[in-house]
Amino acid sequence: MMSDKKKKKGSIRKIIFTGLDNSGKSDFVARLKTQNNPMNVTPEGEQYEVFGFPILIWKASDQKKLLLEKTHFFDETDILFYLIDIQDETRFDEAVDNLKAILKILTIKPLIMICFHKADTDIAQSQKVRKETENIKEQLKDALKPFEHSYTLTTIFDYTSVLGPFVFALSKLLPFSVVLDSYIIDYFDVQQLACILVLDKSGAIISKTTGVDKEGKLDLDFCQVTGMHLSELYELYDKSAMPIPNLSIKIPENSKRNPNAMVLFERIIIRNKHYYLVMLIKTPEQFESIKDTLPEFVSGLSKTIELSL
Ligand SMILES: Nc1nc2c(ncn2[C@@H]2O[C@H](COP(=O)(O)OP(=O)(O)OP(=O)(O)O)[C@@H](O)[C@H]2O)c(=O)[nH]1
Ligand SMILES: [Mg+2]
Repeated sequence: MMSDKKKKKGSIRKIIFTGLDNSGKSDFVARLKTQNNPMNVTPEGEQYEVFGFPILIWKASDQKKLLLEKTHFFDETDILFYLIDIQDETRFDEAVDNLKAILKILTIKPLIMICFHKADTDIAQSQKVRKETENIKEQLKDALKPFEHSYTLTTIFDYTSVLGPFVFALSKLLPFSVVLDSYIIDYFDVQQLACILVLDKSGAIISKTTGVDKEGKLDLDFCQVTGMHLSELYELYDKSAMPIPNLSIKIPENSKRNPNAMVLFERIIIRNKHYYLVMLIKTPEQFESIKDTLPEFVSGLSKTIELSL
């Protein structure tokens, strides 16, 4: 049963990204987005929308000003990301003090996501980073006690490392289907696709996104039946240890419906469970434009599903 904490997308009113200057906030948020929404800069910070959720970036270094002005800046905040530049040890103390100061003035209790950021792949597993993060956690332990919180290592050079904590935080507050659909709809809109469908091994629909008109309904049925057949084929070839052919379909030019369209099919394995992604693309030009972005979309999709298992 859905817990009473879990609500609709619109119930996330504010997600704040904060941390010292140069901690990587702008890059982090930019990495999450697939579309370049117009950025709105207000005295309160930079406003964005990511997967349809409202984001505010705010430099923690401005906190003295904020405290003096006693604004209601944090009111209605549901999730607070705090970035600590793990490569700048000269500012660890400052970063810790800033977070403590913020926690002190909070009258509400948002979910706190602490990101040890710039943990690039070559240093993330190092002894040095492990020691430093343990040390910082120890220093923040008491201040964070009243809050639900989580720590992660993040780097803009690994998409799933930034997407992961974002999806994780959303999943704490929203039903999983809302989070997954939001992620998929964003890509659907940007790439102007006709249909995106995720099926599980039994052919059940995990997520569906398509046009709202009659045409959209036809596209959806078409993708579902096509996806179920392709997934059977795929598993059969796989089981028989035969090389798996490319299972994408090109609809002929002279077809009455969707001439020149393409169906892209991918199998995704997450912790031994099989899922299938079916996408309907109406024109060859659109296929050209999604080719480059598809691998990252698929890796993000895998991460998003994985976090729900
Ligand atoms: N190595 C590394 N550098 C990063 C990463 N993320 C951001 N940076 C770099 O860190 C610097 C600061 O990044 P920004 O995103 O501008 O930081 P910010 O927190 O928005 O800074 P302000 O707007 O001044 O508050 C830039 O030179 C980025 O390229 C990362 O994951 N790894
Ligand atoms: Mg910035």
